[in-house]
Amino acid sequence: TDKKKMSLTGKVLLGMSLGILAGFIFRTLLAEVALVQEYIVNGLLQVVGQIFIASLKMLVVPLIFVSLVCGTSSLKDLSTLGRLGGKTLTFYLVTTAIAITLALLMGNLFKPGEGVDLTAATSFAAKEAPTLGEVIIGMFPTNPINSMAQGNTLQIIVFAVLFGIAISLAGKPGERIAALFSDLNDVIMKLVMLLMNLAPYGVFCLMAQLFTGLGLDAIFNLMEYFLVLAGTLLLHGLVTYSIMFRAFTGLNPLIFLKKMEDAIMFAFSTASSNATIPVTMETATRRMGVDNKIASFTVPLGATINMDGTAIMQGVATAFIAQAFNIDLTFNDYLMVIMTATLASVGTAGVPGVGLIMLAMVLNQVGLPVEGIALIIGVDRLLDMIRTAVNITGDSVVTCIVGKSEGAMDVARFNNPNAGKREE
Ligand code: DAS
Repeated sequence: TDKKKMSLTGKVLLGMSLGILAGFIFRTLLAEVALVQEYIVNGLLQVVGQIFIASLKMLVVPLIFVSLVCGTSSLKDLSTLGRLGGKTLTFYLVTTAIAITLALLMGNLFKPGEGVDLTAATSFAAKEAPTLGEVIIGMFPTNPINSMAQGNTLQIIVFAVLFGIAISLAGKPGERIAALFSDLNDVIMKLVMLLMNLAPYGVFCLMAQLFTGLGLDAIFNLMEYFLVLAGTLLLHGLVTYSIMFRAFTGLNPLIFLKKMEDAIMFAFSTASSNATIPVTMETATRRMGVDNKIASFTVPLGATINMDGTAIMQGVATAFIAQAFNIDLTFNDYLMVIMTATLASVGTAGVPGVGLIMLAMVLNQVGLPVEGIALIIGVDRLLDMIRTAVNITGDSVVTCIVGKSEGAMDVARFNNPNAGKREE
């Protein structure tokens, strides 16, 4: 019988599991064989892992620009764009507010911060995150090439949407450019799939490197915080999204979650929503059947402004730090936390560790000691990976909801379990 080729998903899952196993093996070898740290962990694993992440990031700017120009230029009238933008922003802000409210409830229900040892609460250098006004002004590029060079996602989105609108209004020249961008988009999506073949090896190295150096004692010390946060992330990711997906699309949320497997594994491995954009986009269009004119807008925008997982971390961490320092937050304080965290997620890109920068902003807003962040830094890496997976799942749920509501989702393709599956 012809051996069924293992799908890319299977290979990535295998790479992830073997990577974690290798990490624990290297961890024990570290003590005996000094060379392991030097040549394996800092050498091979670091190099291959970073090449894998770089290969994904390399595609982000061209993919966002080309697919968004392609998508916007195919919108027949501008009112569609307004409606699309309105729906997308509403769903993104509402899901983030639900996420952080859920997190604050869980944080106050389980009180993970009570009786925590404060000696580790040293100073934490909090970088200032931009205010909402700065974010809105900052969205308009003064030099689009510079925006692309810097990977400023919001500015690229604004320029691509305006450029796409101009194409749709430019008659014959516009049609020629639109055709060019459509071909470019196909080629770039082919490049995405090509580079995804690197994933099993890249994920193996990222996991092995992480688990070689992961401070497990930090997790044991903060087990309550870790479990409450991880539990809330799973609750939101599996329950809230399934209810929303079912309610607004009428489709089967289990099929959705199954088809999200690749994007979730990439987000978990890279801890970067931005680096995962190529996979989230490819999943939304090829596996979920959402039209590119929707996904090209909602996915990059979501990776930048929609971070439900991060908002959940901020909710639980705020409750944890308030409890650890025995500070009672008033109801008004909690409303400030919800508002600040929801707006903070708009202003920061989806890259590893950005959640902690936003957390400092939230703590400042309600007068909680920022040095409390030093208590939770030790376990943040693994939690960052989980919440990044929740972030991109939230982006994909809204992408499907908006796509379905605009009649721009191929339901037959969505219901076909093998649609868009990559066979080696
Ligand atoms: N790693 C961020 C992301 O890419 C999330 C975070 O830091 O909380 O979405």
